[in-house]
Amino acid sequence: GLAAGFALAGAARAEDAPPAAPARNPRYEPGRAVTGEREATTYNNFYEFNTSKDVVRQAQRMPLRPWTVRFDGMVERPREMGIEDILRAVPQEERVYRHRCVEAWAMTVPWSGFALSELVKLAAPTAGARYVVFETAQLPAVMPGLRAPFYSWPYVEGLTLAEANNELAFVATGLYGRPLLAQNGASIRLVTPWKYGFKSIKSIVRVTLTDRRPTSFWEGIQPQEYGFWANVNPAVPHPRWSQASERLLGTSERVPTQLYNGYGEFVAGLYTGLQNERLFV
Ligand code: MTE
Ligand code: W
Repeated sequence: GLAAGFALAGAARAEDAPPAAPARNPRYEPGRAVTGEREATTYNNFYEFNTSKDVVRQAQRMPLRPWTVRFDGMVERPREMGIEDILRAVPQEERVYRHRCVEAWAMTVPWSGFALSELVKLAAPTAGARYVVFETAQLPAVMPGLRAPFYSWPYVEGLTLAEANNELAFVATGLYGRPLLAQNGASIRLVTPWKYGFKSIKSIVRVTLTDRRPTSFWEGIQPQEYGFWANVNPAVPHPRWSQASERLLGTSERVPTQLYNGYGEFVAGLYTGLQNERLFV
């Protein structure tokens, strides 16, 4: 009845709570040592806070709850969902993925979360939708980087619907078996391990379905250097540096970079017929 409904709404039941550390999916063995948790949670890129690597302290001021994601654009029904409701609606798992920043450093970390295809299902795209666009929170009171006029905030990223529904595309709400930290993109971020790290947009508050390819944040700033596709390729240098090798975070080791960051068996098929696109910028 109504009274019971009110009581339940007030008190979160333990069986409704998402698992703190979901089981690891062994399908995505990274073949590399996992990066130290300290390195992965202190060496961060998050320009809304700071353009130096010292974003950790400032990011702690970002409120992580409540956290709401808006679904809009070409969807059955525009709506907002709280992070708890999203987590209750999807099967969670842990995946250890390699991450390759365009600046030629790399890490290997255990994300917890769920397949991006699950988030697409929650958005419920209509027939003509072709792209998924993500937007980061804009919180000027706690994000001093937003005052830098050179950048066109908010941070925006996008994928084709086919990329978003690829099994590798992941949404992270946790890291190292714990809830995601602010500096790593809490409360919810994208993880696309075959693409340069800037595609893995942090602290998402909006998911828009559209039939038009979006201009992503870095593409809008410097299109010669950063494109829409941004697939990892050691043979295609950045205009200002080589992409042939990468430095493993927390070590002095350099290793060869792999095509699609080593995930070609999962994603190469997405790009057949697209050879005229700048797939690796
Ligand atoms: N998302 C937002 N909103 N702002 C950013 O500055 N940096 C990107 C990406 N997502 C960034 C972002 C870049 S360049 C990388 S390499 C990764 O986040 C870094 O993620 P990490 O700090 O968890 O390692
Ligand atoms: W990066």
